[in-house]
Amino acid sequence: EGRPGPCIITAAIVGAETTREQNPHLPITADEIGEEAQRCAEAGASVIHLHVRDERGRASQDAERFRAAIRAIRSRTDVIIQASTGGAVGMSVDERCGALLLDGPDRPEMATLNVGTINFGDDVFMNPAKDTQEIARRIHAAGCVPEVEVYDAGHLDIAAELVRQGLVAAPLHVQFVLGVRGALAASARNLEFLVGGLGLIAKGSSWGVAGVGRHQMPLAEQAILRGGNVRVGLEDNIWLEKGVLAAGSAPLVAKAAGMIRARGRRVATVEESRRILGVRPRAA
Ligand code: KMH
Ligand code: ZN
Repeated sequence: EGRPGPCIITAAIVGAETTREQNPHLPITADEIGEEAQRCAEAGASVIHLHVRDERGRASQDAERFRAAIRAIRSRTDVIIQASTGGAVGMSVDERCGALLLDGPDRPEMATLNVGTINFGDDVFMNPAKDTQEIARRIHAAGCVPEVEVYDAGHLDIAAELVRQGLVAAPLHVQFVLGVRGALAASARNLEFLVGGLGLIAKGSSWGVAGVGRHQMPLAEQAILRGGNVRVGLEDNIWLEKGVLAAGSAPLVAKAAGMIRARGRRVATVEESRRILGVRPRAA
């Protein structure tokens, strides 16, 4: 066991569902995304979980939009970029994998891998096995490190099968996304169960928690106490506290960083996060 190591903060700064109407600080253009990523990095984030939007602010997974956003981020900060392959509900596999077409200096270091179908509010977020397997192959072929997104208890069992099939390498990097309406609730008890299960699947795996809505900070605190990592940002939660809109994702990162320090842990640097996540340093 020993003392928990540094805590990685991932900032989910765009997402596919949050709108400007809900929070006017949502970044949409490449420059807005780059500036927001920089503010988050300065507040302690070392991973940016990235979605992009079209010119009207609608969810997009277009490779060229990812390229522009990634360039805008990398011209300002050296954070790890984790592209979404989840996209928005209803997108095809090809559409979802836009960011995996980028290579050379524009390639994202990481990509998400969604392994199970869930109810997603009033929608259904489809992740049938053949799609997940195909996306896992594309992530590997693109040279990206996968982060397995777990929204429900059975998703860990699917992840274990992907490891057995050789489609994802152990140790895993897992994000427990808890509190989606229609999937597993954001409770300390559920988190404890999942963390225990992950230990049985692949020793030495790293994990983080993204609590949805008002569960973001309470679940982050649980993760900090249990030696895990945290994800915050406008993708999952638009409130800094009850009744107070967050002025972007950076104030949420700053709040998480304060909680990490208050609990006697350190905020992971980008270099430490690269080591923990198995992400190679980028060539200069
Ligand atoms: N927008 C959600 C339906 C991911 O980024 O990999 C899926 C999502 C997951 O955001
Ligand atoms: Zn996402």
